[in-house]
Amino acid sequence: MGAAIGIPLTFLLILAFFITLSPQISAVSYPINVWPKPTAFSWPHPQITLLSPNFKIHFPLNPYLHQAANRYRKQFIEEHYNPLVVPHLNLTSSPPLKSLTITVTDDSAPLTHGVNESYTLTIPSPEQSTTATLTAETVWGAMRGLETLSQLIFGNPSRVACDLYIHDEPLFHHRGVMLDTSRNFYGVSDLQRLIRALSMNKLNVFHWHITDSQSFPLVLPSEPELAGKGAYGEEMKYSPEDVKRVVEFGMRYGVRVVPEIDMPAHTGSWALAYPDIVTCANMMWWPAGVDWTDHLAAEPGTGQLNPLSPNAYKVAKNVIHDVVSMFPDSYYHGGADEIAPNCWITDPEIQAFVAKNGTLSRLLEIFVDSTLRYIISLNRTVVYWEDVLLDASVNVSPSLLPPENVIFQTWNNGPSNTKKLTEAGYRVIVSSADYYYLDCGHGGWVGNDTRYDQPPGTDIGDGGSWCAPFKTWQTIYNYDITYGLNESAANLVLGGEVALWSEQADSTVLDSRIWPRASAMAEALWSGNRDATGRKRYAEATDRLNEWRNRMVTRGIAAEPIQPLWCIRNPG
Ligand code: CP6
Repeated sequence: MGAAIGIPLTFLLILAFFITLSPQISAVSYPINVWPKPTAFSWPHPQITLLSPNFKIHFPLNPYLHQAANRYRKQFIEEHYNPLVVPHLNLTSSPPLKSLTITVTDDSAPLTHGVNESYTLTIPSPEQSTTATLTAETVWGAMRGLETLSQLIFGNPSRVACDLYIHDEPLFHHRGVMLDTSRNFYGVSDLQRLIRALSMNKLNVFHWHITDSQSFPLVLPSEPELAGKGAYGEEMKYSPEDVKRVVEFGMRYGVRVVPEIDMPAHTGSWALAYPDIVTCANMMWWPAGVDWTDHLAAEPGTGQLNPLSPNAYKVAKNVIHDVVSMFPDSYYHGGADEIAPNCWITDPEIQAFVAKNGTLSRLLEIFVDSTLRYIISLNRTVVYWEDVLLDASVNVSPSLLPPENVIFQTWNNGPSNTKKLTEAGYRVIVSSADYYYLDCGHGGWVGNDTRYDQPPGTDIGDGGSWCAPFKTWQTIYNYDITYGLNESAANLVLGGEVALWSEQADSTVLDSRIWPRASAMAEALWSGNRDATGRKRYAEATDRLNEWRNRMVTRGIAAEPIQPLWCIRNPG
């Protein structure tokens, strides 16, 4: 009894001692430099303690958790992160933190959409205990907690925040980055570095836009000619073993890999192997007199699979079959964006079909009905770009797109399309181009573009780049993906993805185009973008993001700066 009262009393005295010595510490508001910010944490008496160089992690038997625990243990001990702003906290004289015990309720839960990622992390005050505890429902939640602990460790010798309690779980289950590997090629090590950075930011989906009109880098056992002819070069291909490495790497980091093979539009590269199944693939620029803005896919030789060609289905189904067998995730992205009507009508057979049967929408329905049924038969949930339902000129009847099998990814018109689709009962992933498109430019316009021959001072828009204005991290951070939705519609928003289209990106700029702007989305979708009073918290987020960007750089992710160093020397 006496001891039970005595310990807290000693504790209070020590606390009073620290507060007196360090007047700049305000016990409740001391910042916790974790990104994304945890949902709930309590650090009433901010303290730091040493981390034992023999730090041990005890964990349940699971191969992925085993690898993660070994990786993090090494990082805890060896990272020695040197913060931009060193915490003004006294080091306790108590013994160092010696171990972490991880407990997982269901250690066989697979990594799927909606898997429980919550965790609770307790780092005791060293007078009480030298063992931290991490409890989670799943190994994936445990990985999130390990990441949080890694961000609470800094300095040489390693110190760790202590007398700290965190309970954390995401607001949205789907938090991803889309990367286009068709316009320019990325090596497997680039993709692995991307996955590693996703995991650091508690993002859990790598949406891999593998193929497009420009190149077909994926080697498929049933259709080897597609990459054989369609890849940019012998070394610019992903073999089935490469895919396996990427998928397995994702598992180790708690990141799902969702493949996209865009069709029926964006298939010009297929024509190198199969010229007979693709329309307009050789159209290097739009014919004179045709307004190029009619063509959503503003690129040379876009190419579209011909829905009237039996061979197009044979090839498409072989592709789908092989991709499904290479990528275990239950989501399969079927593309279906940006049908260019003027591409299809270059084909005489299609012209005859339209003359007899009506519309290009009917043609798209024939294609989608056949391929969608096939993908569903392979036990996959299909993600399509919103266009297939919402495009004003060529679209499919909702009766062919069952909400239990189909999810839409929105990218046009800010929130209104998300509203339309969720109110129609569809699940939605938000990638609004106005907020979440990280790319800049589509390589300019090829051909006779008269916009560049205007008198000085003429407004020629963004000169062929549709990205303007540049999306800053604040723009991304402040975006509310469920804006204007009622509760039941908001519940159908699974989450969001920032997207990097690669017309003007490759491995030389990959990290800096994506980071730290994707980190801004990562926090907004994990714990929100508002403080406890409901106000946007980007001002508080700035210092933390600055620190987090710096830590990412030390971890080998070339994230771009958000501030001059001057701001550290002259805090506001
Ligand atoms: N490629 C594919 C693209 C785009 C889309 N699909 C795109 C369109 C408009 C902008 C940026 C990218 N380059 N296959 C749209 C989903 Cl602004």
